[in-house]
Amino acid sequence: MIGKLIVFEGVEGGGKTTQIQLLRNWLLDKCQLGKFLSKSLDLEVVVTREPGGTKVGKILRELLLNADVSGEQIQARAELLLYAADRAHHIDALIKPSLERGAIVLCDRFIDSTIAYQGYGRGLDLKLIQELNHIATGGLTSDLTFWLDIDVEIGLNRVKNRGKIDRIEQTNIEFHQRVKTGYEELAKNNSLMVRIDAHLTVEKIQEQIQEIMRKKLLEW
Ligand code: T5A
Repeated sequence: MIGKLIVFEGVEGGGKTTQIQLLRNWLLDKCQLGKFLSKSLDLEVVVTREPGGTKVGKILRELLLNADVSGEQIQARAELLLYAADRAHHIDALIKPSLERGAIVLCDRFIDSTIAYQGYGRGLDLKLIQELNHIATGGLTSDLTFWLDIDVEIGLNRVKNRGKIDRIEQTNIEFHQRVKTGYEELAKNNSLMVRIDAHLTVEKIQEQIQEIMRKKLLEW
């Protein structure tokens, strides 16, 4: 099997991080895989995220989400370029080498986040974002994207109940609604984007993800 890039997307609090960890454990459980592939697999699973999947990315993540820039807003175009910089480095330093080794890469957010947040959310030009995404990725796209679709207020409440919220989570509800619209539009044109109802329990969601993964692993 050659490496595969599997992305998790959605508005805040949809449960991406939770589901990625569960899927990682399931993928690494060779007994589970053996049940339907009837052969033993030596799988490498890499879990990563944007922003912040690399050492450089962690610094950019801190700047984007938590840096104290009170009295000064990070401007929308600058924000766009910082996410693109994180992605360009992430692809070359971590994602591409992992895929070349044959790993399954589980990535928390990717190019669709930029379209949804900076495009639909901030209102930046979608064509420009697509060009920039292409520059940052060198044309690499995901093999499968799970879109954890949740009501914006429910998702934000989950995040707030967890504790401190970051700069983007603090943005007004209308912004987050536009981001959700962005994902709805993206899903219409991408057959590799699978919508999952993220209001369900953690266990139910994981069951659905595993079911899709079983089919995909056989296909790949
Ligand atoms: N961004 C990112 C851009 O604007 N442009 C870009 O190009 C990119 C790449 C990243 C931020 O950057 C923005 C988007 C984001 O605002 P982040 O911290 O990585 O910041 O934010 P998120 O990706 O949203 O991660 P979160 O951790 O906030 O949310 P998750 O991962 O979706 O959710 P998770 O698993 O951490 O769960 C949140 C809470 O809900 C509970 C969990 O226990 C946890 O407390 N939960 C559930 N509760 C009930 N039922 C379920 N099914 C649940 N699943 C999880």
